[in-house]
Amino acid sequence: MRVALIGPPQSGKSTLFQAIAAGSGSGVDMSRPDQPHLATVKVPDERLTWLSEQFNPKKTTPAELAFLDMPGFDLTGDAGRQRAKVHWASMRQSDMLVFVVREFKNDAVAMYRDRVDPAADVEEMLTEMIFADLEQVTNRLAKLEASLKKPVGNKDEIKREMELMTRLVDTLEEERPISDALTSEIEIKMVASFAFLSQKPVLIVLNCDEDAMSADNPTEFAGRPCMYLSAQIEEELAELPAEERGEFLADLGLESTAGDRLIRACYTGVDLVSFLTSGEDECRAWTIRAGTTAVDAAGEIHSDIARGFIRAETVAYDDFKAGGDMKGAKAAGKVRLEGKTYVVQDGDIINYRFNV
Ligand SMILES: Nc1nc2c(ncn2[C@@H]2O[C@H](COP(=O)(O)OP(=O)(O)O)[C@@H](O)[C@H]2O)c(=O)[nH]1
Ligand SMILES: [Mg+2]
Repeated sequence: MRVALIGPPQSGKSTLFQAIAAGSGSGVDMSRPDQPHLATVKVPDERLTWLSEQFNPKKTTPAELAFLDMPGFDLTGDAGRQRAKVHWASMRQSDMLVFVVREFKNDAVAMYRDRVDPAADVEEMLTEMIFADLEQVTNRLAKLEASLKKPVGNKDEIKREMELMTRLVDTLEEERPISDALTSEIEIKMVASFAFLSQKPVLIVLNCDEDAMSADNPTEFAGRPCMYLSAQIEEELAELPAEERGEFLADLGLESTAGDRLIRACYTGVDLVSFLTSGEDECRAWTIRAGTTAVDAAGEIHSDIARGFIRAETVAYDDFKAGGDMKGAKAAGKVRLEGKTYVVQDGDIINYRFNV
């Protein structure tokens, strides 16, 4: 799963990216600001931390998420817009977009369009993505029209797709995202291969000054989920040794860094959940899409476990913690024996019984 950080130049994308990459212990070569940078980060999970404290395993393995730091989009002229186009493919291959927009005031940092206006920056990016999708849809429609005139091909199928594409054009021309136009699972499947930009989940990061951050910051901006943070503070935090970071945060009355909360928010934003396995050798968080069944989740660990699946001995994290351990949870009647089709829930601790 991959998340792309996008936004105008100088909005703080690379600062934030480096902070979350460093916090996760992966160094990245940042010498080419005109190129995307990729880093894999560990998804913070207090449940895994707790489990690991109980089992004291040889190894603790958190879930991971890839972040892509995109070059800034300067949409003030044709040259910049052409350059931005080059990067659309990377964005299409991402599962989620994080718009990093500037709210911090600092005269030393050049201002995009000579203003600090996050609402306008968000609007501009959304509009550009809608244009990008419109171009794709228009091209597709032209191809479909041409193939309708040819003697070969299933005409009904072509007409059905043309109907949908025409509706998408109408929606996009009203400057509304593709996601507004899709009315069924079938339609969502029909357009999946286009990987439209305006269909992707978006999280807005308002990169603000320290004194603009508060517990009352809204969680929505321009109708989208948002987070207020300071990329600069995140960077300073990431440079501290882990022990001091905890102290610094405690002084601020916080439990985790904004970067950690951002990673977590993206993880759930792309509809991922974790289940956990525990033992003396390893405690581990496994990534699955929400809605995955117990047998498919088993396949994430090893194909043998899926093949020889007998039962998934399952307990919810909170019940496990309340019981103190598996024995306690069992005594409290909280441990279930689930079958293949059970839909795994976020935070399930699973012990697979299998036979190969
Ligand atoms: N005051 C302040 N400056 C920041 C903040 N985030 C980034 N900057 C500065 O803004 C400039 C551009 O940051 P950078 O992360 O490279 O932006 P990018 O072009 O979006 O990747 C750098 O000089 C940063 O030090 C912030 O939260 N507060
Ligand atoms: Mg950058």
